[in-house]
Amino acid sequence: MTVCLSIAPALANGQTFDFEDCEIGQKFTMWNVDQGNITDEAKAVAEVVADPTNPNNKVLHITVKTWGTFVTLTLPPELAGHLLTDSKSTLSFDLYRPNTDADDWKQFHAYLGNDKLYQDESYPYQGDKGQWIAKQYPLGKVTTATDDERNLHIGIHHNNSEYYIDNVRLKGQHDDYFVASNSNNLIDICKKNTSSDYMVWNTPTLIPENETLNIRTARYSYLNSKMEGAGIINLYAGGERTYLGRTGKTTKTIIQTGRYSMAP
Ligand SMILES: [Ca+2]
Repeated sequence: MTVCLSIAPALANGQTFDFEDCEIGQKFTMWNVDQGNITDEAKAVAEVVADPTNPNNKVLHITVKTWGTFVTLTLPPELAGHLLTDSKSTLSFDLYRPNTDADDWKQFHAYLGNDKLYQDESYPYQGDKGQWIAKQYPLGKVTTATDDERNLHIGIHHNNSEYYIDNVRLKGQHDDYFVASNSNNLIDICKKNTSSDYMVWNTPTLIPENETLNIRTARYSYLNSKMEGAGIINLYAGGERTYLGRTGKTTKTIIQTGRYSMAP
């Protein structure tokens, strides 16, 4: 089974399954909570097809005739097991229900292996048919899945359903952050610049507990990103002026030169 995982651009919204690297007609594994993988296509099938609204886009077409049957997407190793919900808290995707789809009231489920991460309460309205709808669900924490579990099972729990999905994304609170770690512990904007050419660091930055981040600023710099986490920042101020928390020149927070260590 080909994964067809394409990675969204750096610092975008994390990993995305957009099916663009798949061949039209490629099948994805269908999985049942009681029976495991389903090979009988009369019960369930998932196939890459052209978007019913845009022939230039590839999407996954899913038909299920058996309760508790979902498509399997294979996660990359960095999201295996508990790593999935350590870093990602939300699952989103685009859903299209054809006008012929039966019954509007259905449940959405998500599993990692056998570990259920989400289930709709009751049987909510799944949205208007004949158009793409953006869906988003919070993920519960991984509890029973093993550390090497990479089978993400998602879909609509129903015994007669037809739908299409695209742009399946796993999003985390810190996807857009610079995250400090042992191997990623330096922000270096050091430069011998002038007051008409300030260096700026404004990427949201997370310094987890027990991590240390070194920041080297320029002769003239603005350091105005959101900083989070219980780790340590060593700030090496570069020269004339480093402004913290502001982009304007009216702030009074100026570090002339020298080495600063700040511990929360
Ligand atoms: Ca697509």
